[in-house]
Amino acid sequence: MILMCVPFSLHAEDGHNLWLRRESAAPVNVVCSKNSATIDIAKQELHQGWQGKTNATVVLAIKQNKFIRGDGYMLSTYGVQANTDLGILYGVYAFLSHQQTENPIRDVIISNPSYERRILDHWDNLDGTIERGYAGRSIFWRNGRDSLVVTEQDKKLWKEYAHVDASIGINGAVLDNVNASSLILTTEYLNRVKSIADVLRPYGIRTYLSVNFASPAVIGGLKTADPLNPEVQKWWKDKAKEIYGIIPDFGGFLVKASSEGQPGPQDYGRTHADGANMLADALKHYGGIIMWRAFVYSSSGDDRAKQAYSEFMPLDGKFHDNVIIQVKNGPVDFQPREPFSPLFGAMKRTSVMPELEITQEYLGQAIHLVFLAPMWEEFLKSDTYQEGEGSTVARCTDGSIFPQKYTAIAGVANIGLDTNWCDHPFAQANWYAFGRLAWNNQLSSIQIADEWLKLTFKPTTLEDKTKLTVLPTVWNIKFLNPVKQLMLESREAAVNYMMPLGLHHIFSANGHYGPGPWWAPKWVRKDWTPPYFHQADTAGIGFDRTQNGSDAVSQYQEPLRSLFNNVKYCPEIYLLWFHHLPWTYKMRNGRTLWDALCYHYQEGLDQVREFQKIWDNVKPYVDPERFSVVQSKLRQQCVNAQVWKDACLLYFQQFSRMPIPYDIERPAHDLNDLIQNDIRRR
Ligand code: GCV
Repeated sequence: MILMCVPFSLHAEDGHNLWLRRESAAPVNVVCSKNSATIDIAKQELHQGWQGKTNATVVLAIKQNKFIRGDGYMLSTYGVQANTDLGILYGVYAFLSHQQTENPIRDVIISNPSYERRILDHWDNLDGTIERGYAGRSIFWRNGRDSLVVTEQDKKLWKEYAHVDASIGINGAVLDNVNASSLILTTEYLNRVKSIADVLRPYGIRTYLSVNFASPAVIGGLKTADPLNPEVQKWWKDKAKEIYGIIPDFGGFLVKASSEGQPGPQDYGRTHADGANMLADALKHYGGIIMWRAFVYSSSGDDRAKQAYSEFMPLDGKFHDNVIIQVKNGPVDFQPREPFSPLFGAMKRTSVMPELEITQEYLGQAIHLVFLAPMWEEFLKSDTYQEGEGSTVARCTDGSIFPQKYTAIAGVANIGLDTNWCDHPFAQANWYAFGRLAWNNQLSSIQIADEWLKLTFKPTTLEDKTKLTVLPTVWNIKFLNPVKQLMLESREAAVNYMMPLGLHHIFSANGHYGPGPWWAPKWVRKDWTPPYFHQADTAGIGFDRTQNGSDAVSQYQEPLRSLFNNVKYCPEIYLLWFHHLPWTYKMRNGRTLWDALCYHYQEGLDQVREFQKIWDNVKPYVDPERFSVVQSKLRQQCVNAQVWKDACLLYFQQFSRMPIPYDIERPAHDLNDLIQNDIRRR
């Protein structure tokens, strides 16, 4: 008790080592009959991280086993078995993670990857800026005269990056923004790509590139980029030959085409299939794949949420087998909550891969603490009913239901040059969660949060451990449990204070940070403005996507179609996504819709206040650096949550003309001030 009252502080942590903080290792004998760059890394990791019995012997066996798939592995008390060298490396990371999280391997464990390709998409521009990046500049690209010179510092950082990715099973990286510059395909840039690929390769990470569809015209000197033009086809074939000549294991291309102003096959009257297949043919000989994005919508089309489905469904079965259609989790655009995109499970004769956004573009960027695993778990477990009950998005995309030549999942990266890679210490958890779910799409958010917290915050030095083991389970009770709870609630809190009950895309301007339900400048396309999405008027609020409205519900398989269509059965979390309802509409708990909105906004704000308290309380168990960064960000999040609540309630109240319920806190802002001064990230 006396010791507990003595103030102490833990060792400083700059967060650079993420979840791979190493404790002082015990000596271990590693036996492996094979040598390769990847096996060498596996051995080194064991020597540097061993927490088991001193001088134990660990056997790494590369032996075919029919229960192990791809780069999967088998763990037993003193060994790792796999079919491939990479499987051994993944097994070693898992072994060490079991030790660090004090989760002993008592029996044989077999672990196989859910998706064959587990890819990070970096939206990094060649000048070093990052689209929707909040953690500094690119680790791959920079501006200036020496921009293409590869330094030792570059290689060191790329190696660290590869190490981190491999530790959670990520095996691919798209190095440049989907809004792609044609320059990436010039020989100068390809040489830098080669240098990056050489560093990533031993860690099992393949390199991919986003390409600009107009490249044959922009840098190739051709008059067109028409995919049916033989010269264009030859240009891409020659380019593929050049790329594979220097990067033999090059993964393939990611393409954003005929989308948000990017060039594409439609510029020449061709279809997405014409464009994707032409590129697929160029890479086929080398085993490369095309990840063709389905993020398409036009201002002239009706309901934006319907457009990807309308455009891609007629093309089902028309894509070559090395094309995968990359589909964002929801039908609009990475909102705090969306139903799953109806393309999942519907395209039965085409490979489809999910795209998630790890960078928190629409979820408070690197300021708000929002753990995304619960959102991704909700998405992966959503039942599409496409092949009967249990046809979850996970099973529709991982090859369990539909045979796919390739299975894959992508996440838009949240990393940059910041010392701790992600700016917010808790944003690291989202990188970790993506990798873990890509490896095992059945994992629960609870398990992921638990692992990540132990790996990231548990004291590692003897001195710190001594300070904290004053009482044996103190750390678990005082730190792990409350912070885990905070993480698990954080996404719902963000939904509550930003856009509850199915509201979506009510951000101010293009920064996608603060509230702007009013934001609709005359010069901006309607489908880029919040009033398009919330449709609030004196009669009510919400987007009517029922059969009487845009009929987006019909893109879903039964029973979802009827469920979403019928206001009585539509899950309330999606209510205003699918229905335009009067302010006085009675919710299931008897409240009016207006009152329900007010309570949700208040609840979101209250949750963030509670997060602040929880965090303040764990001060003795966190190093001072990370403690104060998180504390200060939570303060900002709380101020922002208050602004979200006041802005949305005061704005919508102009239409509802109903009072804010008595037990809801009064707004602390004036609506006009909020409209004049949109909140911005500091
Ligand atoms: C890379 C949203 C984002 C854009 C992004 C686009 C996409 O619209 O705001 O920054 O562009 O999605 O996914 O292509």
